[in-house]
Amino acid sequence: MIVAGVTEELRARFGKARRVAALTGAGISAESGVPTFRGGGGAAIWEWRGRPVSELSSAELLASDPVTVWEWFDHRRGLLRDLRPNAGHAALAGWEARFPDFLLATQNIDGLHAAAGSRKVVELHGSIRHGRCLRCARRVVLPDSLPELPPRCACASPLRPDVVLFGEMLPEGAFERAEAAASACELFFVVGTSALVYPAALLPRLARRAGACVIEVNPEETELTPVVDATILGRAGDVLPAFLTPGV
Ligand code: BJW
Ligand code: ZN
Repeated sequence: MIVAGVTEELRARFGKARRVAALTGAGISAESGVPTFRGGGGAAIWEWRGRPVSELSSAELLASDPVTVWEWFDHRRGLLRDLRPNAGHAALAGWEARFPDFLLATQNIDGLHAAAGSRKVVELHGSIRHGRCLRCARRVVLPDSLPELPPRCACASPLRPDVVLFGEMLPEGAFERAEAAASACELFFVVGTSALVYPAALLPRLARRAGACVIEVNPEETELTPVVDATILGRAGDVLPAFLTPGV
């Protein structure tokens, strides 16, 4: 079912649900001004210095040219500094208190869910605000301005960005937590993702297989659209708050 807004049937399901989970992607942060990776919703495909994200955010480039990879993430930390969470992030933060059982899994590394007040968040692809030591594995909060690239750990070894690049494993236990929530929920929301990157893209499919009603929120149809129960064509910041405020 493809709909243009929250229907009464979907709102009723939402009103009755107790176990809810959600997967978010870059599209939920688009209304805050964060570029998406693969376009959609009117945005362009993200490139930097003429290189695509698939190359910049890759384990291969980190191994061969760590300074360029740090410059790419430093550029993005600079963009994020002035950006704030939007109504979509705020709605999900509010749902955490509303449902006895709630988990938010995000592919985003921007920290905007936490900034909106979400606490039950699994960051599947890590965090742009942290580095990780290549020797002692310590996780370090990065200062606003980095004195050198790559920055160094207290043990003097270089740090790497604490994010999951293509070809790398997700943080230990992260997918498993999200998978458990997807398999146990009644309602699963998939918001602002092209659902092209695995294993995150498996989660809505797992939820469906386990019997959840899966609701997609995206201004465009995606690979998932034929698989889900309902696709609400719209922006996250308009659609998510409308589950609680009919008529908006
Ligand atoms: C709006 C909107 C608005 C716009 N409101 N919506 C199985 C099959 C095939 C391949 C694989 C597979 N398993 C693993 C792979 C390989 C690979 C992969 O998936 N490749 C595919 C691209 C084919 N996966 C991996 O490598 C993963 N690791 C792994 O599987 O480890 C095990 C393993 C290791 C070694 C060998 C084999 C297995 C790791 C994936 C890590 C992805 N990392 C990135 C970069 C993170 C750092 C960074 O930020 O730079 O994560 S890639 C990039 O894509 C980023 C995102 O989190 C991720 C997903 O993108 P997302 O969020 O969906 O964004 P977009 O831009 O694609 O979509 C935005 C959407 O928003 C659009 O639909 C718009 O319409 C919409 N939108 N405005 C609501 N207002
Ligand atoms: Zn160290």
